Amino acid sequence: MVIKDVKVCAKIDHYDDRLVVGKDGGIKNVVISLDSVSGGKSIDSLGTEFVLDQKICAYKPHILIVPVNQQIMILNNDGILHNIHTYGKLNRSVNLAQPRFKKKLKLTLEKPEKVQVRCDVHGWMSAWFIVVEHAYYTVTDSAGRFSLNGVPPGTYRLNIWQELLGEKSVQVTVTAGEESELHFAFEEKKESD
Ligand SMILES: [Cu+2]
Repeated sequence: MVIKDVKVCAKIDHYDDRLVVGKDGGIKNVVISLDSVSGGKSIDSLGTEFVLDQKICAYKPHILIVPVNQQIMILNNDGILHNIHTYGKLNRSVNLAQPRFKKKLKLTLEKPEKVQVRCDVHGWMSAWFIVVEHAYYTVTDSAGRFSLNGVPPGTYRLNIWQELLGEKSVQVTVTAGEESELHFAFEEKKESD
């Protein structure tokens, strides 16, 4: 329920975006990565601009894949106070106020790690910086699908991570010029877990 900055934040409904399941059971925002790919595409292929926007009191995107030592631009066009509170283990945690007049804030993270970011003003606001050292990372779409391209032939460990459901990994073999297909599911968690 929106109880803070109602005029801005209540323009849209806010849902718990930690676990978003599509109508066919596909899970959005699952982080997929490949271990130990030698050669292949460079980390530059992840792009040159890494932006976290605070839009109507929600983070866009919920998961931002960003290379180590790359500048993250954090935007605030909401016209109200937000704050950027990161929860890193390897990276120094920061807690930066972003008042309404401060429309841009820069942040750089040095160590590969999944860093949660939250806003202390609006308790429902939560996102993740996935700080990475190589380009073989992606995130599932709203149907729970993903694709990773430019993978040199070989056998790899593929990691699957979801913030509430945890992590698992599978082996995948990539053959030159062919598409490898992969399906996986998370087990249903019991209430006592
Ligand atoms: Cu906020």
